Amino acid sequence: MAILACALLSLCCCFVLASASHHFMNKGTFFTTLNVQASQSQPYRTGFHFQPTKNWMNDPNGLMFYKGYYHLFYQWNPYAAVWGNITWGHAVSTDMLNWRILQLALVPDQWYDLYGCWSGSATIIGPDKPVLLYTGWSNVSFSRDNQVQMQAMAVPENSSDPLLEKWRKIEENPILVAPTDINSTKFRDPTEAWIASDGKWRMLIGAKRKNRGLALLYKSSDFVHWEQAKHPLHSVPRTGMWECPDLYPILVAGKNGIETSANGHGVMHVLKVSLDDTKHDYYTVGTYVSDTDSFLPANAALDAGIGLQYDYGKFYASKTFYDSGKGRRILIGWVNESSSSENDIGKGWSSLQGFPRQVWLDGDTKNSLLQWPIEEIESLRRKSVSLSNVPLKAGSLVEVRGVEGTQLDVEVEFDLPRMDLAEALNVDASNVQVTCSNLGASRHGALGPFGLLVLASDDHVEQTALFFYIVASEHGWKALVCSDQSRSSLARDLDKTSYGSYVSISQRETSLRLRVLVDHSIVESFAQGGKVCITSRVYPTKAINNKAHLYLFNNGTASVQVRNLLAWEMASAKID
Ligand code: DQQ
Repeated sequence: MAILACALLSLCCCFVLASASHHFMNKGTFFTTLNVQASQSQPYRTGFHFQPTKNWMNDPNGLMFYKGYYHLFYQWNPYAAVWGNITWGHAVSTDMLNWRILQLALVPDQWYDLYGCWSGSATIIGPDKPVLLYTGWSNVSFSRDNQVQMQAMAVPENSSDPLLEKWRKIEENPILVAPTDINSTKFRDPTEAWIASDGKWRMLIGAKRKNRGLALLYKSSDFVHWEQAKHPLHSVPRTGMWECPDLYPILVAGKNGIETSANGHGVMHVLKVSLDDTKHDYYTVGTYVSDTDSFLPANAALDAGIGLQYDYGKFYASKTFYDSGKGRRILIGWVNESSSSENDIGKGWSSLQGFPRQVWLDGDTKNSLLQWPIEEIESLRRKSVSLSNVPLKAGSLVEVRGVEGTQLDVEVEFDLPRMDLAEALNVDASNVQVTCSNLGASRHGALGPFGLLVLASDDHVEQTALFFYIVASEHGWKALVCSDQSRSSLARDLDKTSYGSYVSISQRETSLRLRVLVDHSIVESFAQGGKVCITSRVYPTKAINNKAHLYLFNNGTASVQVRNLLAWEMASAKID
């Protein structure tokens, strides 16, 4: 019935397009060189990343751990491999590796969500009481605007079912419409709610006023009736629309996570915002004072939307949740394609969810995070190879033999080379991506580039390079961390932008570390224990299946030494 309703809706609503563009668009001539049709093999589908069996997916929604199951909801188009007709897909897992896809949780079937059930969150408001808050997108014109975003709520039909298969929208919906000073097309993506010091619920909604990004704050005693707080919890000028905000507590010491309402001594807070204008997820660490409903970043220069990114590649609209089973906080983000919509239609699907990461506060800085793939991934490790003390002279290219293929987990550690040889280069923190593009993996600098080539064809014409490049700047040594996709595929109709960031190298550091997860068309890099993360999408045409190779390289003029390398071939997880 729900599917039928959705099909009818899609017929009349397929012409409706949202303001946000969700895809890399071709500029100029279109070269169909990927040549992947749905009927042909699928070299770019992944082995251990979550993806539905077909069609378009975007943001992760409503993440939670409930009665022994991890729940992942996601924005999904049941009819096409492009954005539109948005429903909430639903999958469950006991390990966040193997997923079982259930029936759709929310479909557009009410006047207030006629055009789509947009992003939102889950809150477990009491024992056996999970609820979903989401944004309904409709054209019902009871306000001054034609198209409006409203907030709505759904509850499980049967909360003793650990799979939470069926959801019911409550009669009081919509529970919130945009305040009069906010454009009603800029009012979306409710967060998980938390309890403040007055015992009342709080939640945030993303918005913008002029070009200022806002996290509007709402309060409620019963979770159904919400009242707007006097001030937004936080806002930053010139950051544009804030989509999918996320606010959560983090312990000052240690790796454990804490429940979303926790606050007090030894606790700081992270505010994350997804910038609609640039499609990057920015976070800031600070203090949330619930008595005054205020949030103060620890370092104003690293405020939300202008400082740190979770990931310097492709990673957006992410969300965290507290995993009460293992006492940790987990982050999952949407990883879009870097191919054209035409190619996605050809292959019949679009987008992945990034591999789940555990997040905790970086004890070195106290104002940034560390992110690391969840430990469950280790159960997929199979054949391995281990190397130590491998010298890499200038110009070296060394194949790592013993592991091959397109599903790998690689950890490599380089001894710090002679730092007095580092070139002087002042790194513009806001523009490392450009520096990485200009440097490229094939440049010959002094201390770098050196690192890994993954998904490389045997003639090296296809390769994705993950590398370090050490420079001396005014404020000490820095290692640029770059992901160079410029040679990742012979196909031309792709976004091959290089990505990058940097880590500062302190006096007590003796090595540079890089972990890379490779899974057919996604490469996720974690530098220096998770201080910098970069996700990229690549579409090799030759380095596919068992024809992909792994190399160590050093294109710098000074020697470097691999202290250790460990690499595993990875088994596939099960998604059904
Ligand atoms: N995607 C959803 C919106 C959200 C955006 C629509 C972020 O709710 O703002 O699919 O990618």
